[in-house]
Amino acid sequence: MKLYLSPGACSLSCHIALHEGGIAHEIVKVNLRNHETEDGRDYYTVNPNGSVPALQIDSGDVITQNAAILQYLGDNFAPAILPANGTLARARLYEMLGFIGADYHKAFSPLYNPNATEEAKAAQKEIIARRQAYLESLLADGRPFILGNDFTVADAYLFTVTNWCGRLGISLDAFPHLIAYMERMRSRPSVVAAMKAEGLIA
Ligand SMILES: N[C@@H](CCC(=O)N[C@@H](CS)C(=O)NCC(=O)O)C(=O)O
Repeated sequence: MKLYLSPGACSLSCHIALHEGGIAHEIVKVNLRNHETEDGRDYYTVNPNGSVPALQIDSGDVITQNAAILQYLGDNFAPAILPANGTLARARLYEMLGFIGADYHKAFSPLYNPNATEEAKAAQKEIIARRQAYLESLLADGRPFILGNDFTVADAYLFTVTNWCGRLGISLDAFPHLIAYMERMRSRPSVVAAMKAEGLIA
């Protein structure tokens, strides 16, 4: 299967999940400025919405949206990183993917808008801090991963989004559990492998 990604973008979450599950794959980099793939194709022919990630499976079908791809990978190839369907744990997973995707990830988007005013960016950073306070409150009970004792696809997504704080100058100092969580995640073999393959670390 083929994962379309942009280095360091939210597509890193699916890339981490592929490595976590030991799933054979290739990656295709997409230039998000002109929506062209590295092999010169118009990316809109792959994903009409133009966003990464997109996963092309062996049948040729293309799946988009982090939450859908992460669950497809877990359900079909890596059951250890996804609670079973129909359980409360699966509902909690879906709840967390919804929070990360709709509330947390999207709170960062205006910070990447070159036309956003400094005032608008400051207001956005307050929203991000509120989301991080919620994550901190979950991690404060000492759980190693965001949903408890086991790594799930939600960790791949949460790490990816929180990792943007460094280059955006957003301090995590108020959230020591979140800092420790990020350090744990950064040393995880699947995270290291995906980040290396994207050229984010040596
Ligand atoms: N809801 C989408 C959001 C995807 C998204 O925002 N992708 C960003 C990168 S983090 C992107 O591709 N932006 C460029 C564009 O949409 O043209 C998902 O979960 O997959």
